[in-house]
Amino acid sequence: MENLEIAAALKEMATLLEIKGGANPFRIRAYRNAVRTIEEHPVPMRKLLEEGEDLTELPAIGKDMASHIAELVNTGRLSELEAVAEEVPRSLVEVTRIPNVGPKKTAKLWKDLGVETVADLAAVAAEGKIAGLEGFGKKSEEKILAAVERYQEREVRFRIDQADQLVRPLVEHMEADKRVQTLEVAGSYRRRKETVGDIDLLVQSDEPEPVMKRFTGWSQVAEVVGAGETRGSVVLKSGLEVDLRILPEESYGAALLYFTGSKEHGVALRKRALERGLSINEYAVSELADEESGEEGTTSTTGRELGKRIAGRTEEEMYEALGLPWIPPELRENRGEIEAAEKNKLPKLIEQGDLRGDLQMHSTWSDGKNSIEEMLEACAAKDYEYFALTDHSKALAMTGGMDAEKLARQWEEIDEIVETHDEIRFLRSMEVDILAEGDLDLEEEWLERLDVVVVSVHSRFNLPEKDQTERILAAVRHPHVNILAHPTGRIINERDPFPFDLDAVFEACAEHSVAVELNAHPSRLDLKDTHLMRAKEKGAKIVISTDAHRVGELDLISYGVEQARRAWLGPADVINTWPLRKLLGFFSA
Ligand code: DGT
Ligand code: CA
Ligand code: CA
Ligand code: ZN
Repeated sequence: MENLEIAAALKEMATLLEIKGGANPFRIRAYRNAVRTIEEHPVPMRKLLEEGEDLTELPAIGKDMASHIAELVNTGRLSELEAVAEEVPRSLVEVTRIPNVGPKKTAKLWKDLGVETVADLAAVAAEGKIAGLEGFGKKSEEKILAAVERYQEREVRFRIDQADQLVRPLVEHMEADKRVQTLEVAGSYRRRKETVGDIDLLVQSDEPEPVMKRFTGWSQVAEVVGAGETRGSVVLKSGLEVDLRILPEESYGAALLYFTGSKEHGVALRKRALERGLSINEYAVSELADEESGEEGTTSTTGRELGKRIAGRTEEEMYEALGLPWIPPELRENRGEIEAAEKNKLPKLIEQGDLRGDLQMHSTWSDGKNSIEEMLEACAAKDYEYFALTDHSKALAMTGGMDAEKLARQWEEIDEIVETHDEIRFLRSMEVDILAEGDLDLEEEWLERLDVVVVSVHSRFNLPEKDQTERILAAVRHPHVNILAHPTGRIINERDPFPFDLDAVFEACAEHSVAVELNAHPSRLDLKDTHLMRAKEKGAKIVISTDAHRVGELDLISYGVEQARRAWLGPADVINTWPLRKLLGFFSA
C-alpha cells in the first residue's frame, strides 16, 4: 500500500467522523494532520516499516496513528474505519467532495433527507427538497444541483505524481522477474501528461504466460478485468487501471510507438506511412504488397495486403522507416512535431540539468516547514547557482504572511545566513499578493529593495473576466514586478482555472519583462502545456519554480521540466536556466 492510499484511508476516517458528529475535534484534526505528513513524505511508509523505523518520530504521528499506518500496510485494512462505516455510509465521503457541500452539510442531508450517495443528492435537489432545510435555501439548492451535474460529467484521472507513486512498485514487482526482458510504461504516462486515464505497460518477453500470471497475481490488484495470452487488464486497489501487453523482441519498438500514442500522433504516422506505400501497426512497419506481385502476405488492419517487413524492433527504426528522426514522447500530440521532425527542426528541449536555480519557495517564516538555512543548503546541494526565498505577504494571514516589519526581521536572519554561505547566491524575494484592485500587498520601498518580486492571485477567483484581467495587468505593469506566479490558480482535479484574458496578460508580461511561472507542483502545473505555448508565442519568458514548502519538495522541479518539454520549451525560453548576471539583467529591464 502506497502513501497516497494510506492517506486516503485516514482522510476517509476523518470525514466519516465529521459526518457522524460528536467526535472530539482534536481527534479529527489528528487524522488530517497525519494525512498531510504521509502525503508529503518522500519515502513510502511501507519502506520505513520494513526498515524498522519508528513512525512516531514523524511530525503529527502519535502512537495510535502509527499503529493505524502499520495495520494499513500489513493488512490493507483499517479496523477503526470499518467500525465507523457501520454507522455512517462510506459513500457519503464522495458527497462531501461536491463543491459547496462539505461534511457538515452532508451530515444534515443524510440525517434529514436520507441522502447516502451523490445520485441521492442529485435526486433530492431536483425534487426541490433541499431548499426547505435549515441552513440551505433556494439559491443553495440551485448551486448544489449545478455542482452535482458538473461532478457527474467529470472524468476521473490520476495526477501524474500519483500515477508515479502507484506505478513504481508495480514496475519493481515485474522487473524482479528474469523473464521480463524489457519493460516500459507507455501511454500518456510516458508522454508525461499532467493526468493519466490509465496505465499502459509493455513487456518484452519470450515467456508471456508466467509474466501474465505475475501481473494479475500482484498483491495490489483488486480485480482482473481480462487476462489473455499476451494482453491483460487489471484494476488496482487504488482504483488505477493497468493494461499489459507482452511482446516478442521483433515487435517491441512498434508496440512502444503505438501504445505511447498519442492516438492523434499515431493516426498522423499511419497517414504518412500510407503516402509512402507503407503500412504501420503495433507489430511493424511493412511494405504494402503491390497488386501485381501476387505474393502471399498478412493483412494489415486496413485490409490491404502486407508485404516485406521493414521495422519493428526499436522506436528509432520505426521512425527511420518513415523518414523521420526519433521524436521525444512529450511532443507526440500531433501539434506539428511530425512536420518539424521531417525538416529536422525538432526543438532542443529543456532538461533538468539546464536549471540554475529555483525562484519560488517558502520557509518557516510563512507556511514552509524548513528554516531559511535548510532551504538554502538544500538548493546548494542541488548545485544551483542561485535561489529565491519567497515567503508570503500579509494578505495570506493564515500562512503567517509577512508585513514590512516582519520582512525586516527576516532580513536580519538572512544577513547572518548569507555571511556564512557563499556557495549559492541568495535572492531576496517575496510572494506578494495581488490585492483586489491590482495593488500589491507590500510597500513600495520594500518592493524596490527586493531582488525578485513574485506576485500572485490568492483570492477573489470569481471576479468577472474583464475585472480579473485588469487586476492582473495592473500588477504586471508595476515597475518592480518580475514574476507572475501560478497564473491561472488551478488545482488539478480540484479547482478550475479562474477566467481572465491570458493573451493580454502574456503580451503585457513580454512588454514589461515579467516572467510567467510554470509552477512545478504536480497539483498545479500552472501554466499548463498549451498555455505555455501560447505565452511563448506572445513573447513572454517562462520561469519553472517548485513553490516548495519543505526541502523534499525541491525535487518536484522534474514535473515542471516535463511540462515545459510538452510545451516545446528549450533552455533559452526559461529564465532560470540563465546565468545569474543575465537573470538579474532581465529583472532590472
Ligand atoms: P489516457 O490513458 O487517457 O491518459 O491516454 P493514453 O494516451 O494513455 O490513451 P489510452 O490508454 O487509451 O491508449 C494508449 C495508447 O494506445 C494511445 O496513446 C495510443 C494507442 N491507441 C489507443 N487507441 C488507439 C486508436 O484507436 N488508434 C491509434 N492509432 N492508437 C490508439
Ligand atoms: Ca493510458
Ligand atoms: Ca489504456
Ligand atoms: Zn502562491
